[in-house]
Amino acid sequence: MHVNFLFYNFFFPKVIMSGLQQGVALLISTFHKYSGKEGDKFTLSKGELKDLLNNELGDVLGKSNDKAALDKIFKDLDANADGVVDFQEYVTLVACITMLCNEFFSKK
Ligand SMILES: [Ca+2]
Repeated sequence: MHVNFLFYNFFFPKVIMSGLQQGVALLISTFHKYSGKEGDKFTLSKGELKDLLNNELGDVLGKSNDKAALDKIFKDLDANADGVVDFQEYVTLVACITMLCNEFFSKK
Protein backbone atom coordinates (compact mmCIF):
# COMPACT_ATOMS: atom_id res chain seq x y z
CA MET A 1 0.00 0.00 0.00
CA HIS A 2 2.92 2.30 0.78
CA VAL A 3 4.36 1.92 -2.73
CA ASN A 4 0.95 2.59 -4.29
CA PHE A 5 0.50 5.71 -2.19
CA LEU A 6 3.89 7.05 -3.29
CA PHE A 7 3.15 6.21 -6.92
CA TYR A 8 -0.21 7.99 -6.94
CA ASN A 9 1.20 11.11 -5.35
CA PHE A 10 4.20 11.21 -7.63
CA PHE A 11 2.34 10.81 -10.92
CA PHE A 12 -1.09 12.12 -10.01
CA PRO A 13 -0.71 14.82 -7.40
CA LYS A 14 -4.02 16.17 -6.08
CA VAL A 15 -5.99 14.24 -8.69
CA ILE A 16 -9.00 12.15 -7.87
CA MET A 17 -8.75 9.16 -10.14
CA SER A 18 -11.61 7.23 -11.67
CA GLY A 19 -11.88 3.53 -10.97
CA LEU A 20 -10.23 2.68 -14.29
CA GLN A 21 -7.40 5.14 -13.69
CA GLN A 22 -6.82 3.57 -10.30
CA GLY A 23 -6.77 0.18 -12.02
CA VAL A 24 -4.12 1.36 -14.48
CA ALA A 25 -2.03 2.88 -11.67
CA LEU A 26 -2.28 -0.39 -9.74
CA LEU A 27 -1.20 -2.40 -12.78
CA ILE A 28 1.89 -0.23 -13.07
CA SER A 29 2.76 -0.06 -9.38
CA THR A 30 2.24 -3.82 -8.93
CA PHE A 31 4.72 -4.53 -11.73
CA HIS A 32 7.33 -2.25 -10.18
CA LYS A 33 6.74 -3.64 -6.68
CA TYR A 34 8.19 -6.93 -7.96
CA SER A 35 10.48 -5.82 -10.82
CA GLY A 36 12.55 -3.73 -8.42
CA LYS A 37 13.50 -6.64 -6.16
CA GLU A 38 16.52 -8.00 -8.04
CA GLY A 39 18.50 -7.44 -11.23
CA ASP A 40 17.07 -5.00 -13.76
CA LYS A 41 14.57 -2.74 -11.98
CA PHE A 42 12.31 -2.60 -15.04
CA THR A 43 11.92 -6.29 -15.83
CA LEU A 44 10.72 -9.37 -13.96
CA SER A 45 13.14 -12.25 -13.39
CA LYS A 46 11.69 -15.73 -13.05
CA GLY A 47 11.83 -15.41 -9.24
CA GLU A 48 10.11 -12.04 -9.29
CA LEU A 49 7.41 -13.37 -11.62
CA LYS A 50 6.85 -16.34 -9.31
CA ASP A 51 6.37 -14.01 -6.32
CA LEU A 52 4.00 -11.78 -8.32
CA LEU A 53 1.91 -14.73 -9.51
CA ASN A 54 1.71 -16.31 -6.06
CA ASN A 55 1.11 -13.10 -4.09
CA GLU A 56 -1.10 -11.17 -6.50
CA LEU A 57 -2.82 -13.85 -8.59
CA GLY A 58 -2.64 -16.90 -6.33
CA ASP A 59 -6.39 -16.78 -5.72
CA VAL A 60 -7.10 -16.80 -9.47
CA LEU A 61 -4.36 -19.06 -10.81
CA GLY A 62 -3.74 -21.15 -7.72
CA LYS A 63 -0.51 -20.96 -5.72
CA SER A 64 2.13 -23.23 -7.10
CA ASN A 65 5.66 -24.37 -6.42
CA ASP A 66 5.57 -26.44 -9.60
CA LYS A 67 8.85 -25.47 -11.29
CA ALA A 68 7.86 -26.97 -14.66
CA ALA A 69 4.60 -24.98 -14.66
CA LEU A 70 6.44 -21.77 -13.75
CA ASP A 71 9.04 -22.42 -16.46
CA LYS A 72 6.25 -22.83 -19.03
CA ILE A 73 4.42 -19.66 -17.95
CA PHE A 74 7.69 -17.73 -17.99
CA LYS A 75 8.63 -19.03 -21.45
CA ASP A 76 5.17 -18.20 -22.81
CA LEU A 77 5.26 -14.69 -21.37
CA ASP A 78 8.83 -13.94 -22.44
CA ALA A 79 7.73 -13.25 -26.01
CA ASN A 80 11.09 -11.85 -27.16
CA ALA A 81 12.99 -14.66 -25.35
CA ASP A 82 15.46 -12.34 -23.61
CA GLY A 83 15.18 -14.20 -20.30
CA VAL A 84 13.12 -11.55 -18.48
CA VAL A 85 9.49 -10.42 -18.55
CA ASP A 86 9.23 -6.73 -19.41
CA PHE A 87 6.24 -4.46 -18.80
CA GLN A 88 4.65 -5.15 -22.19
CA GLU A 89 4.92 -8.90 -21.67
CA TYR A 90 3.41 -8.53 -18.18
CA VAL A 91 0.52 -6.44 -19.51
CA THR A 92 -0.21 -9.22 -22.02
CA LEU A 93 -0.65 -11.63 -19.09
CA VAL A 94 -2.95 -9.21 -17.28
CA ALA A 95 -4.97 -8.60 -20.47
CA CYS A 96 -5.41 -12.36 -21.03
CA ILE A 97 -6.55 -12.88 -17.42
CA THR A 98 -8.93 -9.90 -17.76
CA MET A 99 -10.42 -11.38 -20.95
CA LEU A 100 -10.87 -14.80 -19.32
CA CYS A 101 -12.56 -13.20 -16.30
CA ASN A 102 -14.83 -11.19 -18.58
CA GLU A 103 -15.82 -14.33 -20.47
CA PHE A 104 -16.44 -16.16 -17.21
CA PHE A 105 -18.64 -13.44 -15.74
CA SER A 106 -20.45 -12.73 -19.05
CA LYS A 107 -21.63 -16.30 -19.51
CA LYS A 108 -25.39 -16.56 -19.47
CA1 LIG B 1 11.19 -10.59 -22.43
